Amino acid sequence: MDGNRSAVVLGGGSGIGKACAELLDEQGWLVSVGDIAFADEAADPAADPAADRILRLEADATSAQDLSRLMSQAHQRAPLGALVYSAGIERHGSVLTTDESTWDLTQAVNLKGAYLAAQAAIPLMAEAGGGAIVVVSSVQGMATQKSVAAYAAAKAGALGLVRAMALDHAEQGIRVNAVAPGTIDTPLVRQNAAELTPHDAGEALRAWADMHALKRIGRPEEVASVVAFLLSEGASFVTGATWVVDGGLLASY
Ligand code: BMA
Repeated sequence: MDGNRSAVVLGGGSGIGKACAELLDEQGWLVSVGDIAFADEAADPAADPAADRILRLEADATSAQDLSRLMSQAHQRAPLGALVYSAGIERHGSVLTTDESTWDLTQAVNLKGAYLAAQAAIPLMAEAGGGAIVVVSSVQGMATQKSVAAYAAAKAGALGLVRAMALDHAEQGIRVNAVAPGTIDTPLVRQNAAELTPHDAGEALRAWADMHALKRIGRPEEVASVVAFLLSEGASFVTGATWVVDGGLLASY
């Protein structure tokens, strides 16, 4: 990239989003991150070599107001060229055991926020001559496990949203893609593991690792490298696509 464009990462305080923010910074993007909470080292500027370059703002990915503030601050630093939507939560339950507020929150963070973030970002990107958006979905948008009804629905919705935005904004020079990670070693997955097998969180992690052809769970950096590629000129003919980053999980049934 040309070194003079802003990249915004929603949900960049931890997990996949944090790895994306760090890699995009290394690659020369001027990175601005929005999250409701930041992992420890990010909260301590002294422990963070990128503290003076990466702008970290408290922002709720479901708030149109927070998102437009974040986008315009980023755009003032340098014209907005990239958006990564990596805000996400996962709650467990079937439709019978998912209450309405849990359903709504899950849709809001995983899906509605992507729409709101894109709505705030696209006019600025268009003004800057184009850009690229990546939404972090999940393999659960394509195939799923039991008891994640709200999450699976939201992650599948995100894939539809990506296709729709790719068509609607191609003319403005904006490419829009999704990644569909398998199990990645993030706070979200560790929390799931602790909930599902409280006596031994490692048990759930080992079982998930086993479902992947590569027999391990992925690292956030292994998703970030694909996200960064999709944002780069190397992916100039890729739009409306879903890139699976799952260590071979979906290859098997
Ligand atoms: C992710 C999360 C993880 C899960 C993985 C693979 O989106 O749901 O908890 O391990 O998909 O199913």
